[in-house]
Amino acid sequence: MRLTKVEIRRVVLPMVRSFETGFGTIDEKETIITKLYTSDGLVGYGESSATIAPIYNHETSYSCFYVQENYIAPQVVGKNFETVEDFKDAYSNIVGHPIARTGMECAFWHLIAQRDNKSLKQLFGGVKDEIPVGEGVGISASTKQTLTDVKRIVDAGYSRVKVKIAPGRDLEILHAVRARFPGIPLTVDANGSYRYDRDVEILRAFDQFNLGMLEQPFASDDICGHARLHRQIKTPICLDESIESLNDAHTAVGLDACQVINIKPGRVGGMLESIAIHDLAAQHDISVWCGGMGETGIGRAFNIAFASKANCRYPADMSPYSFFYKEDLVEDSFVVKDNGCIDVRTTPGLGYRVNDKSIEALTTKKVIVKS
Ligand code: OSB
Ligand code: MG
Repeated sequence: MRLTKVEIRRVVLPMVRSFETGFGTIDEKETIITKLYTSDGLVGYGESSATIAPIYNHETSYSCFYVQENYIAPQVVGKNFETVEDFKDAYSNIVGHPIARTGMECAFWHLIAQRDNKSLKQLFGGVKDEIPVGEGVGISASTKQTLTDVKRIVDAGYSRVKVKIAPGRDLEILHAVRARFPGIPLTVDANGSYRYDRDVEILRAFDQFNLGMLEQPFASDDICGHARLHRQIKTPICLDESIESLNDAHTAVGLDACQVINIKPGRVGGMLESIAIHDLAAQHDISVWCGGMGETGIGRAFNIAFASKANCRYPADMSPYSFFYKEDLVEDSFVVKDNGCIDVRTTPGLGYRVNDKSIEALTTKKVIVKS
């Protein structure tokens, strides 16, 4: 397939609620939508869903746009690629910037899906017809508010509830949630806000709450700290921010740092890397699940297909667009069924109808890179 043009758009999504995490508050959203055009008339869509400020990882929506426009698009436009591996090789000189690379790579997967008349599920080797999903509760000003948020998620039938925690916003909340909802599948996510040297005792106290997992207690570069903690608590440790690549997953396996890995395709630089980490984890009896970064229906299409793989064994983070945003960028957004699951689409291509009108209306900046 010969790429004739790359179109990059910054799309601003009005939010319906803000979301507080251990790394900061998300109350504004810009996502980057990338379109690849071929000489045969195909158009592939991808999404880079970074935060506006560099608070989750080093990337921002601005950096994704910048890196795609100046360093990725010029290296792929005007060239022929038949496989995703070849496509990715063309910009393998770019260091870091996984979220920027993901939007590009996903747009190319979308082209392949159209060319080969296959669904994303088929391309990624998915095996499930539906995937269970959970929803997250942000850190809130009061424990009472947290209980209200948890109740809403339980009532809506989600497969598990994940509560965001941070130092000083933990034991009281967990006691209250467990007292009110003794049996619900419950996990917690610290987004790296604790420190091994300071907080081990508090984290050990989490064992009393029967948590499905404790996600990323320590900083992303502290895989060793997670390995030490793993030996001292019963609650399974899940790594999220620490795993930015297949090599990081090798490190975590080698140090026995976790029992679970949250794979966010954006965080690890795309679907090929996600699949490689999924497979490595399976060989070492580590379960994975698909996280989210507040993608619209475009980015979620790739995540849902990935989440249908066999070793994705826990509910995905896949809140419907309406949890965060006023509108979606696809016309036929997924729904969470009464059983807490989303159907995995098998339609060839993306599986969803892109809403070009919404994209156009919400675009605040656009560039076209041509050969
Ligand atoms: O902490 O998982 C996170 C969004 C952007 C960056 C980091 C995170 C998030 C979310 C979104 O929590 C959850 C979702 O996509 O449903
Ligand atoms: Mg997380």
